[in-house]
Amino acid sequence: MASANLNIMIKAARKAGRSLVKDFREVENLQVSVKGAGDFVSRADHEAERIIKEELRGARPTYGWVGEETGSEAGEDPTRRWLVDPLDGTTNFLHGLPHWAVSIALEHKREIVAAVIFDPAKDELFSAEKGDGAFLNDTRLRVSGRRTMIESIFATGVPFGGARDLPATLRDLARLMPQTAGVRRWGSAALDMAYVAAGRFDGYWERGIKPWDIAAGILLVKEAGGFVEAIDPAQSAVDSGALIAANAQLFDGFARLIRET
Ligand code: LIP
Repeated sequence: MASANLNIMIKAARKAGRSLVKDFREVENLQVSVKGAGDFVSRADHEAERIIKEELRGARPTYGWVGEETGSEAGEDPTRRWLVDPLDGTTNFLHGLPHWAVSIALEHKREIVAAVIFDPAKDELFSAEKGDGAFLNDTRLRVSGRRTMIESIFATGVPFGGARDLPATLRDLARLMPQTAGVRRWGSAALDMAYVAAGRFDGYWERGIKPWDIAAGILLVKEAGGFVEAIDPAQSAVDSGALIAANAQLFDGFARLIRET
């Protein structure tokens, strides 16, 4: 039975998703335009965040806010804040690739307690509440049961545009690729984490990631029986900007390998 907060989050994600699907159809037409879809996608991203913010802050006006497009705002309630990426997988969206999501997380006393990741293009809504399990639509999720790296596939984000984490990520790939069934770079951290929770990916890691990209995914993976830690275990997974997620059998070996960098 979803809580009132989770129902509010689902309503906001679905409303923003409807707006994004309409804009996504327009983006597909813009691919051939000289100006391209850049400014249009930025407007779509901001409109989605406006919709989510209106819904969430209308229902819970005292909660704090952290949004990718509008930044941070403290709330009267210092213990609760929303962490929102209105369009995770922006570059996919811009190029007309149907792999992007709305990601909403609720944090209470520095712990993620409710999560929604909605993929409107595939009509897949991933949700979780602390202690109540993780779900894809109405189906309960469990992480994969694979026990060896060589049969497992891992997702990640490969830095682009001169991002500083490229050397470390290339070292990760050089160590990981020979020992696995493969690596996937699908361009949405939120969906990468949701797919670990669903057992589609056996693990995920990424460096240089933002709290709003992965906050909801952290709870989904944990509630599906997986493990999530910052690459630097002294840091919090949400704020570290670099994290590892995997099923219980693979986590220690996978973490050891990534932490060798
Ligand atoms: C994206 C992440 C992805 C990462 C990209 C980008 P955005 O988030 O989901 O995993 O590799 O660099 O940060 O920018 O689409 O919200």
